[in-house]
Amino acid sequence: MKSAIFDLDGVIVDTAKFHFLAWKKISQKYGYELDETQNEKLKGISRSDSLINILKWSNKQISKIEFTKTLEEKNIIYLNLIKNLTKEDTLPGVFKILSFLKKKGIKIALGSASKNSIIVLNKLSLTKYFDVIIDGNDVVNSKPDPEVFIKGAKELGVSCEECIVFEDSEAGVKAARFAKMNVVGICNSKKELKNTLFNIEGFLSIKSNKILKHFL
Ligand code: B16
Ligand code: MG
Repeated sequence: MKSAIFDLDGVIVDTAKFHFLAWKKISQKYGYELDETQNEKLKGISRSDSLINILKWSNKQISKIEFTKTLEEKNIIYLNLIKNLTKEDTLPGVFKILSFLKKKGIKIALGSASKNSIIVLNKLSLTKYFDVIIDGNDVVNSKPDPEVFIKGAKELGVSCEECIVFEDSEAGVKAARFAKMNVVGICNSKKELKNTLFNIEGFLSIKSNKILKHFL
């Protein structure tokens, strides 16, 4: 029996729009307008790697102290934006697939780059579904490095090959594939994810049994 590892942002909840708004505000401080295409490249990567990219695009250099201060500032803006998040914000079909997998005895882990994952899961009342939670606080290297998923498998007590990852970002798919895990991509048809078992727009667009097939 295989296990499931879910990414958080973009798979369970659309917090990407709040990360984008927060980074937009930070970029404007550097006289830079962050656009949607660049934001795609920030999906799935850590907060500090995101800032490194933004500074590169803005052609800005800042001190180590300002770097740390900016990361904190970004997080304050982000936390303020998600303060009213409730379980109604969970992406369609997520409750259904989590309860379905749980009923079938499939172990479930979270594999997210976010250091706010517990706060978000608690707001969505989803923490109870996860046997293991590995996030940005538990890893040294962020996606596309496979560390978050390898740790997830280890804590679940299964081999990497036994895990199926649900991911929405290119960095996340690469991380999972580096860990020799299969991936179900969450994306829209305009921007297909490569190297996945198959892609779905979301959990409402697929019958739970079609997913189950891959866990047996
Ligand atoms: P935080 P995921 C990732 O979450 C986001 O996709 C990415 O945009 C964000 O920079 C990263 O978490 C770190 O988040 O600032 O909350 O620590 O997709 O890996 O669940
Ligand atoms: Mg994601």
